[in-house]
Amino acid sequence: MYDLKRIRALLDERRPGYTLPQSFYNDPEIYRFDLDAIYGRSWIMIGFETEISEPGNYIATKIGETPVVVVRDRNGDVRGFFNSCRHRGAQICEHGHGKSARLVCPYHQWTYGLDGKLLHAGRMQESFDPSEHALVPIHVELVAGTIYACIADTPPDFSAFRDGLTPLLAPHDLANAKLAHQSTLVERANWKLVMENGRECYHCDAKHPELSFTFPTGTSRNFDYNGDPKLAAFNARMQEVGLPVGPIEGDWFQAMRFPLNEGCTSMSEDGRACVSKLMCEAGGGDIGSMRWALEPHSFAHAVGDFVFMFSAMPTGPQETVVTSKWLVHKDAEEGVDYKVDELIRLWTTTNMQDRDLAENNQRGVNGAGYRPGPYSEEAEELVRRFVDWYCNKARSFVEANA
Ligand code: 3BY
Ligand code: FES
Ligand code: FE
Repeated sequence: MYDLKRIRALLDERRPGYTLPQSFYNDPEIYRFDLDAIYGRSWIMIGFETEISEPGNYIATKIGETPVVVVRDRNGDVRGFFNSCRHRGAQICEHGHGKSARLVCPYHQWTYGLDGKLLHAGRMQESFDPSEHALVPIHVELVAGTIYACIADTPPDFSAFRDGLTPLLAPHDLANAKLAHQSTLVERANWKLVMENGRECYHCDAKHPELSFTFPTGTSRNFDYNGDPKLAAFNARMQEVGLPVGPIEGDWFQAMRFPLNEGCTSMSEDGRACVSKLMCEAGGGDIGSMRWALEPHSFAHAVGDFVFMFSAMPTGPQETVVTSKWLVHKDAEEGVDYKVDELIRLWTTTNMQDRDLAENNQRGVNGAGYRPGPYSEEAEELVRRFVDWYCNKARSFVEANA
């Protein structure tokens, strides 16, 4: 497992405002710790309600190394379970999207209802009680068409996030959206290097020429534009078209609507919408981007014509899987209203550039020459916020389990 005394000593060694001691980025023991202390106790964005619009639709995925399944039940409610059979523990639903009236374990065919109840278990003895062997539920929350899950017994408070995000995201009408594309990218880097990279745009001008065309790379915390009057003008225009801008912020989340670069209405290579049927008609789709981000693992952007989600899942001490999803209006016809390759090009290019950066960062950090270095207060404010959050969360687990 892991030695909590050692982890406490490493946390004590950490210098605020600086990158973490080396072990946090490459040590198998810290990786195991992170799965329990961080991923096991946080709200994780799973995806979108439209991915499971009908009873029996499910998303089978992992939170860290724990298989979970999120399913639409017969009443139309969304439920979540550990995706592990109550017989001998086999994974029930195959990873990915699926649809089934019942959840049938592929091993000995134990069969569960969409509510998790065990309905059938063949050849079991008289004394066996099916009611004691239902699937184990996990916590699930829905916000304006998005799905979150937490595998902890007692999850972090969700209400401030729900209350804050609902009015910001509602205008994007995710009830009338569809999943246009999903991709996964394996990165040979610790998940914290992937996330630190994803929380700053210090590298964007040099490393993401395509993204930098539309994305305001010079901003700091809350995309505040360092007092640039552009933000006030944008906020006034959003008020006119009836869109709230936030920002909202809590311990583990942030969200706000912010303006894209001059003349850009979407996050695409030319800055123009790539889907002709808009998800949000307000302002003719010229509404900047509504960004929301959850520690430890995700950020998402809703522009007028699509929604993009980025989620990083640790799969090893030095390996992370990044899942990306793109949503468009459900009536947008592929090949007519949009082309998938155009829709996904900018973020796919950006993700691959970021993978190279994270892998390169990992190589340098692994060497004997690595020393924790200082973050820019101006350009890496959200990285500092992420690392501080991580250290606080890690420490609270150490104290609670010491
Ligand atoms: O967190 C974000 O929204 C962005 C996406 C690209 C870089 N990162 C700061
Ligand atoms: Fe699922 Fe045996 S492990 S039926
Ligand atoms: Fe990047």
